[in-house]
Amino acid sequence: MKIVLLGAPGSGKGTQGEKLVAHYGIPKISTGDALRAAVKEGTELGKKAKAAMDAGQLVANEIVIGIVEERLGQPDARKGFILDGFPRNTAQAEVLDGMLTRLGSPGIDRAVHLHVSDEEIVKRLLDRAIKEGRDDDKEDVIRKRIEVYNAETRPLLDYYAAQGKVVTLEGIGSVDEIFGSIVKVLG
Ligand code: B4P
Repeated sequence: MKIVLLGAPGSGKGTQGEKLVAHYGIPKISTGDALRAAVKEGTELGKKAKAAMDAGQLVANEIVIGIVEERLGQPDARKGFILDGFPRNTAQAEVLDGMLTRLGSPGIDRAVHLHVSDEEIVKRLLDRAIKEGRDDDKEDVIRKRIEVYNAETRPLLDYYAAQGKVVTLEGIGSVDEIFGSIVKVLG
């Protein structure tokens, strides 16, 4: 099963992705987690990514594409994967389709879109800022991330709709309720 999780920052992609890993026994590939790990370790890649992340902007395509390509090539990703935070623009989605074709698969199976209002997103991420202290969970940066999502990532709904692969679910409710609705559509 090859799944892409789509949704604004704070829509619950990371949260639901963890539960899907446990349920389906396939790995989750989170470009956000990989980038934060690189920043923490102070690698060259992390240094390049940090300024964009702190400003709420997307990190350069070549950096995130490299991360995903390397990870998708590992043996545990052969039976399926959950992509959390990638693709984030049409260029990344086209590259992903190309990578999967080279690996002998006809693209992803489903793009699951979690729909959450902007106000709820700001509330959740400010709450996370208090609990986890992430550098990009500040109100002005959160608003920028929503703007970038609307401009660059939202068009992916049309991209995957054209392939007949997108399903939109309400992302408000308890984590378990939302998980139940995802599993229902994925089967
Ligand atoms: P990400 O790490 O992907 O961050 P995110 O969009 O904020 O989503 P996340 O998965 O963390 O949050 P979730 O919705 O689970 O990206 C961070 C940055 O990395 C980007 O801004 C960009 O700079 C860079 N980046 C990453 N991928 C990239 C790419 N492909 N291309 C370029 N740049 C890239 O949860 C949010 C909060 O809501 C949590 O606190 C959670 O507890 C809470 N929550 C979840 N479900 C809930 C529910 N049902 N009810 C109430 N609260 C809930």
